[in-house]
Amino acid sequence: MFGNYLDGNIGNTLDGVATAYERHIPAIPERRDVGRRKYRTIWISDIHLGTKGCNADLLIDFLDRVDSETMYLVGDIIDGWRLKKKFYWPSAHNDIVWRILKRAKRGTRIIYIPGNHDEMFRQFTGLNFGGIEIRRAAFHDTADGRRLMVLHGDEFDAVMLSHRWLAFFGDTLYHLMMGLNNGVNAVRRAFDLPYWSLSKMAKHKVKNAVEFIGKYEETVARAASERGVDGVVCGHIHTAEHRMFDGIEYWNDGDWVEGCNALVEHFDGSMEILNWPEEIAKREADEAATCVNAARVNAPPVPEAA
Ligand SMILES: [Mn+2]
Repeated sequence: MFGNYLDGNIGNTLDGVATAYERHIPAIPERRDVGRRKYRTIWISDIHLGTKGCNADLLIDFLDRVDSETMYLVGDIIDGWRLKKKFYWPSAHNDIVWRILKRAKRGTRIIYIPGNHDEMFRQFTGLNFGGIEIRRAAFHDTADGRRLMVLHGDEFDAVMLSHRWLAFFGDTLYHLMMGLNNGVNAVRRAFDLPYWSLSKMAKHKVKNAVEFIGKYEETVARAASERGVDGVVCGHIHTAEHRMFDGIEYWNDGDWVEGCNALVEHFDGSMEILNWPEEIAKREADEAATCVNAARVNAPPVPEAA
């Protein structure tokens, strides 16, 4: 009798666990009314969940409108450095985790390569959580037969390697700057102005930053060439870019703190960097145009002058 009681209850509880995720509705419900653009591969990185800098709403909009056979999460998905200082986890950040797990469940192959901010997950390299494979790095073969090395990229950051304290100090400065960035954008939103990136502008203005980025890109490309691959995909420096170094492709998928970019591979193997704020602006302009046209079509005929 006792055994049955336990079996029944544990059985129910386990069933409950198995379906709680399925029954859960995220705070920002998934959009099912819009078509999803389908790609062969999507790379995103530097989401920094757990920080105020993360543009969760833009990323949710992105995830609800695209789909792919394979998705690479190229590091700094969750910001352990920040969370250690102050716990911050709004429901929108949970909604992103929910959406990623949901994709894995729907059959997208998801490969997660932890970065330096989520290095606590590197110890789980080789394991699989909810259909998400954790790797230290990966090789990706494109539809047209190119072989790309995929890694976060902090491995080649001179500051991260030899001056770890400076990396942490820089992180604090960056965090302050991103706080300012969010303030500026809240004001811009209030005035109906599009998203604008403070540090993107600052980076282009400061000579040292430009030099650092250039040197970093070259170092990563050289490392890829030494490994005999056709190119490399990385993140880490929050600067989406496509460059060629002596025939080696360098791709950076950007971030979801400033630029809000993703890297995608089409079914023919060609690749493209998406700028999501620009995509949203384009979509809204198209929708507005459609509305104007619909209004024209549906407008009552103008009465002829008597
Ligand atoms: Mn990083």
